[in-house]
Amino acid sequence: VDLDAFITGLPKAELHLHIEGSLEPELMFALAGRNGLSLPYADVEAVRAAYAFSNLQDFLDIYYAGAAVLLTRQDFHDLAMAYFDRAVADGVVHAEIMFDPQTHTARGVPFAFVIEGLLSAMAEAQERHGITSALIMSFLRHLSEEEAFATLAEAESWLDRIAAVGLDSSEVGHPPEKFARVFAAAAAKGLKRVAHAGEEGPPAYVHAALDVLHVDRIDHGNRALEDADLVERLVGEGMTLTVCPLSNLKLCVVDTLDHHPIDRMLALGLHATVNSDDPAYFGGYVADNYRAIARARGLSRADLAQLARNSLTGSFLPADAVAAHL
Ligand code: ES4
Ligand code: ZN
Repeated sequence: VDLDAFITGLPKAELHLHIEGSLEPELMFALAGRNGLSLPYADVEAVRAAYAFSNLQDFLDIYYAGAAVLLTRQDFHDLAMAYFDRAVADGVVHAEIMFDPQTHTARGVPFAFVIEGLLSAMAEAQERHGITSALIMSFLRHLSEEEAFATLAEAESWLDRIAAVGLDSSEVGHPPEKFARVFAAAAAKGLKRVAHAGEEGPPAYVHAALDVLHVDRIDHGNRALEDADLVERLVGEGMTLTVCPLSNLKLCVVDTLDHHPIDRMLALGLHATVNSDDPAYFGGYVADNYRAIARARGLSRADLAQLARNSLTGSFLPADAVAAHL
């Protein structure tokens, strides 16, 4: 069996996926047309040509503009169905998908449209493909903690269908401490917690995500490698890192995949996983990320199987469901 088939055939969970980041240019145009909106691009090729980023903020500006075509329940449903169809083809058996309600409620889209569209796609994907999924509601860290509290309040009647809260958007200048109280409130409501940390931000932000936000997983975590004590702590706690190789390349977190630290992370005993982050913007879905990193770093099949196992054991699935996939 060739490497492509081996990678696709590994049962895997995707743990770091922004559903708005799975909006392909073709669907962006279709939704713009359906909703009577015009895009600042002539065609699909012009959209793809605009996807050249020098850092996280460059990307975020374009990503938030793209999300403006999402207006109705059906739009969110179609967005998520397209992702699930693609993920299933890559051997994803379980997906924990992040959504950014504030990106939509700030434009006047009701919170209910967003979550109801996503939940209906999750149910349909499970029925059609057997893929299970969970929702992670992410707060935008460039907004205030008060606005995050307002979002948590809007989510009140859906809390039984939300697995965790997350923290994304512009990292530097918006440390975890800013969201300490809203994460504590989410924990008190029974939600798990994840946070982007150490993507562009320093190791201190990873420490703070652990100490102040009490996270169950770290999204990215690359810069933790700069701090040996932090690495020791992450290994000791068995903390899962949701690493995103093609994202790291496109956002210049690494200069080339040849210098990506994924194999160093595994060698250190870190519970690293491979994920696609924003696949429509970064040039590949989860199996593309496995393939790219395998080629660039010469990963063995045992390494790839370890990464896939880490994704299942690092998921929020109950232990019996994890065991059934291993
Ligand atoms: C994101 Cl790669 C990344 N980092 C932070 N926030 C994000 N939102 C969507 N993708
Ligand atoms: Zn992300």
